Amino acid sequence: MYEKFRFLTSGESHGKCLTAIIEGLPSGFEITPDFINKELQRRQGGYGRGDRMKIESDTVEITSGVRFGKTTGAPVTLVIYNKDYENWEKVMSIYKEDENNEKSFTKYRPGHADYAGSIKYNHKDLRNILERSSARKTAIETAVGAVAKQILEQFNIHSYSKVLQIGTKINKEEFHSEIDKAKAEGDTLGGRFVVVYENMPVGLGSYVHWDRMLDGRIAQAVMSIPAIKAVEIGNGEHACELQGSEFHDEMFIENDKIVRETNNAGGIEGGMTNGENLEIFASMKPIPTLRKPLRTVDSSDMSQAEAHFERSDTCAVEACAVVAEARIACVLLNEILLKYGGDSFDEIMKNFS
Ligand code: EPS
Repeated sequence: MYEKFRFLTSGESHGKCLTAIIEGLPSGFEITPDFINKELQRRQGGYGRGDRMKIESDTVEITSGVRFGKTTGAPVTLVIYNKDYENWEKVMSIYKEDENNEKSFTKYRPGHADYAGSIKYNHKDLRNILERSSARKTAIETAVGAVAKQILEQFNIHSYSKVLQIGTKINKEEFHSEIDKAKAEGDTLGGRFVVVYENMPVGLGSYVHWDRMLDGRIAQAVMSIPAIKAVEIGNGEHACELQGSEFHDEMFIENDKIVRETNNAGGIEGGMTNGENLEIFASMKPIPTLRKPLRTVDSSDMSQAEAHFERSDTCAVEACAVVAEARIACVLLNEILLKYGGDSFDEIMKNFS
């Protein structure tokens, strides 16, 4: 992979905090906690979230790489403290002497990382897997994406997202009642959303090498969000059903500019942005932690059992769309930095214009 904007995150769902270190940011770009916090708030919202969201009010602390509101060129560190940690301090202790079984569990949740994770890392207590595989980590990923988003806005690139489907329902009026129904039944629901990025410059990505194709990079970034099972670019899912004359977006001249009347390509042709809006669709599976437990196996004695239940969301599709916006922002900023080069705002903006 070809990276200029890199980041690493750490932290457990009920640990002390979530942390990210971002490397590769040029100097002179405006970064504000306010901007990041608004994105964190968006991620916490949406109908169908669980009780954890009543405990947390995610806010970021920037502890390096920014001075007087602007990046210095040094790595930027972000921290989000988990308010719920005070209820888990002993369970999540790093000290041997605090070892207890109070919140350990052994019954795999089908659909979650529990089973494969426990075999891979040789853990008997499945909490060791739950804590890091939890979608809680998308809070810090959203914060990193918000940094990228705020910089993209300085290039006049803006995004939004929309939930298109909850379960089988595509009529927005029915979303809440569908979620209420699932909640009453102790069940969960997935859905489908779209992320749109507007005002894209032409030529981000590349047709030259497989790992620089922008559609591939975006698909990876969105597919790796917990619970995402399908990613579609433009009219991707139906591309196979249409004829060439129906699918491809014809080009016309209007006021000396090339314009299109359709955007089946979703803004990407040949692995590169073509100047049209980027349109990325994704399908999220239902969250695998169910109050009405699924049938499973207890790893302690290999007996038939009912899956572990722990507080969870009924539906988090709206939040997931915000996370996807953030993930895509990281991919796009990386491409901007690769294409327009430079170590400072002035240098990059000169190349950009
Ligand atoms: C989440 C925090 C988690 C879950 C949810 C998302 O907190 P807790 O486990 O304390 O309730 O609410 O994660 C999952 C549903 C999951 O399966 O991992 C968050 O901050 O978004």
